[in-house]
Amino acid sequence: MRGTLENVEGVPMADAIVKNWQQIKTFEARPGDILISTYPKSGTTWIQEIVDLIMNNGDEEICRRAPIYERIPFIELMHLMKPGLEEINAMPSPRVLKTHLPVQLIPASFWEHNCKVIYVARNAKDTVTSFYHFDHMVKIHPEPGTFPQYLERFMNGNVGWGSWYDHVKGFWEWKDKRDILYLLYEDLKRNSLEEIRKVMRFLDKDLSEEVLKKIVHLSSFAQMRKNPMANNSTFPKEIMDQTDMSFMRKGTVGDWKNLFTAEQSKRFEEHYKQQMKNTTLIFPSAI
Ligand code: PPS
Repeated sequence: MRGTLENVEGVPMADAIVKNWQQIKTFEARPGDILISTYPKSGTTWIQEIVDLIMNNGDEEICRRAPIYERIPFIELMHLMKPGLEEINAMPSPRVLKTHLPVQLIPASFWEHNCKVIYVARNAKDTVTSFYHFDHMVKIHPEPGTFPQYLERFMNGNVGWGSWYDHVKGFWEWKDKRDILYLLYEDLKRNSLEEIRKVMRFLDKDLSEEVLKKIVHLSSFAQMRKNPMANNSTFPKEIMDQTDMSFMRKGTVGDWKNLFTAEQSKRFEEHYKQQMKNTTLIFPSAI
């Protein structure tokens, strides 16, 4: 059984999520909550693990206390899986929470309490590549179809959580008006230590160089992939079925080259230029 996409205030989202929209929209953030915010497939799980490790001073054992989706609950899925609203409300502060909502749909209470937001963006071509594979597993989304069909949908913003272009530009525009740390997946990959240091400072933590290096190691793709508490392997099957593919797929920059044809790449780039012409947000060009 596959879900469908419905519109929430103009943004396509899984009907399973739309059903609970009122509860999501009125979610009560608390002062001190930290929100991890991303477009899907942009390095959410990676930054979740990094933030949990920083908050717990690099303590590996504490960070293995529960699967990543329990340590850092996903707001949009709180009615579909544990932790639900009751468990989230029972979590001690400071809570760390996850969302894929675009900036204009973030529950107002996060802004009212000046919560810190960590945003990670990933280049569009790798994001759609990862999302295409992911949507084969995600039961609350429609079947992805062929890659050419999926690419059209992505370019038109007709995928779960809507337009990548609007999402990355939206947070980019808000980043200086709110307490938002804006990171790029590609930077995290190229220079993990420096980017993790940025996150540490943003969270007002002061960890030794040794602990920071340990966090770089523990949050690397190879380590997270074999860590059952970080690799989402126990994620509820009714939502994400990993029988034929695993969540921790490749974790690289430039994997789009294995999927796009030269023609698709050219057409995508032309469309991209149009969509991104009025923003100062620039992704590393050598991808
Ligand atoms: S989700 O479902 O939207 O929350 O997915 P998200 O976690 O944002 O993105 C999943 C992709 O991130 C890759 N990943 C990593 N890359 C590098 N380092 C680490 N540690 C890491 N952990 C997860 C994961 O493999 C997905 O990318 P692809 O390209 O599909 O491999």
